[in-house]
Amino acid sequence: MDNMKQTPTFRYPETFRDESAVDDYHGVKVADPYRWLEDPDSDKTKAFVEAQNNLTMPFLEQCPVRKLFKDRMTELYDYPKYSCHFKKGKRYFYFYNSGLQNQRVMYVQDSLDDEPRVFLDPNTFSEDGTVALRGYAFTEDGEYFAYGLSNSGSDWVTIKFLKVCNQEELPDVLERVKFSCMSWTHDGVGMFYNRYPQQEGKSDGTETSTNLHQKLYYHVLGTDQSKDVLCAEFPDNPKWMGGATVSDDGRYALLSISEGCDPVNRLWYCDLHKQPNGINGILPWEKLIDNFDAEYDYITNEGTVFTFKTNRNAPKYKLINIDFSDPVESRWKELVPEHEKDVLEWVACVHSKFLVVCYLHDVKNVLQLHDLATGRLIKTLPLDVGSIVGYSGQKKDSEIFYQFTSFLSPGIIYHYDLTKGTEEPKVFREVTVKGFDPSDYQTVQEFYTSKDGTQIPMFIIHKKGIILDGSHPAFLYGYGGFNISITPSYSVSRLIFVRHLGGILTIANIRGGGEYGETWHKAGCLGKKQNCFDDFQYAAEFLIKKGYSSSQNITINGGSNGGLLVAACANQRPDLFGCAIAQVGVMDMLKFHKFTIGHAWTTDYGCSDKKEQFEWLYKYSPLHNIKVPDDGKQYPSTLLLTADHDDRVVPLHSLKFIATLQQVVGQSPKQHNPLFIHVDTKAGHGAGKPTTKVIEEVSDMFAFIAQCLNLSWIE
Ligand code: X98
Repeated sequence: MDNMKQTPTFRYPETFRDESAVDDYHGVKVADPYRWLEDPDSDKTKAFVEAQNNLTMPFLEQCPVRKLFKDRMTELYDYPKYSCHFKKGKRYFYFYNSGLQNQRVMYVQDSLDDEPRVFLDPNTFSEDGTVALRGYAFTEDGEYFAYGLSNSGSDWVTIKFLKVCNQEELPDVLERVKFSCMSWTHDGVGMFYNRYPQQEGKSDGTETSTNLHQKLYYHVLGTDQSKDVLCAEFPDNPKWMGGATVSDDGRYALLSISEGCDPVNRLWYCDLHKQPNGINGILPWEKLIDNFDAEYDYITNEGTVFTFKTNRNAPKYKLINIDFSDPVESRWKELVPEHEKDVLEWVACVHSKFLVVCYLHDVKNVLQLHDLATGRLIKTLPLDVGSIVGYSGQKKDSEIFYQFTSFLSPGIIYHYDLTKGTEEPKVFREVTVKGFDPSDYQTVQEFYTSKDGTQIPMFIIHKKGIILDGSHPAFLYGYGGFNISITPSYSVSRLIFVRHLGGILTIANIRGGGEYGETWHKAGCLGKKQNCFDDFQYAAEFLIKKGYSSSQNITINGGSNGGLLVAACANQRPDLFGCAIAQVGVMDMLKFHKFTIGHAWTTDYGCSDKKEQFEWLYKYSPLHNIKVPDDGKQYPSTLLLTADHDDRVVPLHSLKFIATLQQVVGQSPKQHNPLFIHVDTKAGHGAGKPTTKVIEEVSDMFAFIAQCLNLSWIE
């Protein structure tokens, strides 16, 4: 059926265009008529947001599928969600959400068989669940607990402290914290953390001001924040961010400095035992690695011999040992060499002598146990096709917990006692979702050929026994950036789409991600960013060619860098998709670096300040490539989602994009599909979003899809 004739053309709010707002990039004049939307506090911006929400919300609320979806989501999402147990000092801790609680609760147990007690319940911090836990750290003895709280989804964090034995709240409060390490010295005296200098105006996550000059501090427990010790700063390099980790043996502080999102860092260290006066000023850092050529991720150390995970001459990563007493590169030793195909994702040292090593093999995790002394493989732990999404086990522990998930399995937590050499890991907890039978569905991984011949993996999940006649609605998700791999995960809302809307769920592991290591990442960066968009468009073409779906039935979805992906693809191939949902997307590629932490993304995107890079960006920047499609075509039904406290990707990106889209495309008589935005309040980029808001958001998304693609609910 032709759904284009089903919906009326919409009347969009009239939005003022400032024709005088023009920027000059290397001699090219670029109009920026909605620049005024960059001020989140102006009455005009507030009125724009209100007018947009007043158009979008009634549309969504009258979708018949919305209530059905929300009720089913509320029913199916109401299953218990556990994290791995982890040991701190003499106690065990874990997170648990009974089902629909806004925030998961932290529990404590004296032993694994003991009754759990509530340790920290973020649900008590606000009525509406908008205060969330963001980071925590225990002292080495497990007797003190530092925890970060963030409000309304903002990246800003307030750090507070508890005495663990009685959960007594201590008076210490640390403010102006963002993108921070939290690492205690082993004497329990204090903790390293990062903070930003005071800034003009508000810092509640609704501001857009740039985050520069982050510094490293040491807070001594029981003292006022004003007395905190400045341990590292980089006045000549305002973008540098240095996070400290105290080594497993407590002897060293390791400072990992990054200047953007690339997997590269400087690695400086300080021998804390050689500080006669303790930590009382800028530490005398030894500069082990003083360039940004590669990544060095501390794993553990035995005396002066340090184990790092690195991509130095190893785009799929390897383990090396560096002896700090003889650190020249020619003396570094390879402990676990780079795998020819699989990416070494993370490594943890446990039971003093083992390394738990997690690989990514064709977008599925593989978990192994290696010998710390030699690097030798001891065993591969049995694992289904899916992802490891949780791990616990410290060097001093003799047991590990790990959590497995996949598209059809909400989670299995395994417990492995390493003192019992002959034993296998045991299922510690397995969760099932009532009313949803995984055996009715199947997951396949296909490899399709992209524009330049590259093979791209894609997961496809659907009901068993469907006929591939092109009639099914498909939900195509992608990210494609920042070395981030999209591995199998359990999503109730997407499974409801499959179960009740007859949908096919597809995840394309496009370039720019980390699925095949740094080479795969770099193949979707800078001047090669178009590869990400080509890969995504070829995923849609593949779904059509194989009879999974048809262009008018395909919804593309992504968030953040994936929001950019969705918008760029809608601009480039409006005819290829029926619906496009871009969440918290980066839309103004000429200006992203000016707001909050945007400057850190120039590693993937480049920066319009440089002429060559401006040319790359101007070619695909969603905001600058909106035009009325050629003959007979129209834009897919489009829904942008953003939120007032998103200080990661500030909402102005989505506001300027929708204003332009409605003005340029929305007024065309052939544009019947809606072009909407919803701006949420007391919400941010996504982390810590309360369950009530998660349910509202997915209900909006899938109601929009159902309405625009004319899908009926299947009981
Ligand atoms: C970020 O922007 C991550 C931001 N960020 C952090 C932390 N450290 C950073 C150090 C350097 C640069 C960025 C950093 O969050 C951090 C450290 C300790 C604890 C918590 C945080 N990211 C990109 C993003 O959000 C990709 C994913 C991470 N984007 C939005 C990219 C484009 C759209």
